[in-house]
Amino acid sequence: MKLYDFSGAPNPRRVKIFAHEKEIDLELVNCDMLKREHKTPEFLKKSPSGKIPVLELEDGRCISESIAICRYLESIVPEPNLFGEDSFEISYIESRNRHIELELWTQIGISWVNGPIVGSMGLFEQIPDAKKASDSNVSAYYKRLDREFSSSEYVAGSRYTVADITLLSAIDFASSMVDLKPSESLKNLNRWHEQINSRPSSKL
Ligand SMILES: N[C@@H](CCC(=O)N[C@@H](CS)C(=O)NCC(=O)O)C(=O)O
Repeated sequence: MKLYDFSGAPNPRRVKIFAHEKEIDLELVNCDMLKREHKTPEFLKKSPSGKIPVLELEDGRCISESIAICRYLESIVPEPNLFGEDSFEISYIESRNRHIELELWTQIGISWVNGPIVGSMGLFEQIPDAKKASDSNVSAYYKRLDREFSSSEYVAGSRYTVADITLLSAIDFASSMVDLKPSESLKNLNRWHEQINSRPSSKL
């Protein structure tokens, strides 16, 4: 199976970490975002939204969206389970993952597109007030996570799941590319990050 990837892109990283945890080998195909290869008519046939990651199966069928790809991988290699075992756990992990995608990733995304790196590409009109608001929302969300990690070892309870992968990729991207590293004073959040970061898959 091929994974369309671009070095440093946080969403393909989620899938690479997930596959590593499952010991699934994926053939990485470089989709050069700087050359806008993700927007070519040929690539849009694989991914109608023009985004990576995309998983291409041996027969040419394609799956986009990180979570959809991870679900496919979980269904072909069920262990270790990363999406939940019973009805409650499956739903709980989903809800935690959605909180992070909808409440944190989106805000990091606004800060990213309105920040200096994307600004220097001249692709979008910059809206400084939007960045100011999203920076502040990210900071508030980090504080919420810090409170949650005072009573929860992982994002969705007492074991490592796909929701930890979603959060790790978000925070690492925010820290390295958007200048939104969690403050050292957030001890519980930093404890969680150190713990997850020590897993071999996190080196990807
Ligand atoms: N919800 C999608 C987000 C994918 C996404 O935004 N990928 C970025 C790279 S990390 C991308 O392709 N951006 C290009 C664009 O938005 O045009 C997922 O989970 O896979």
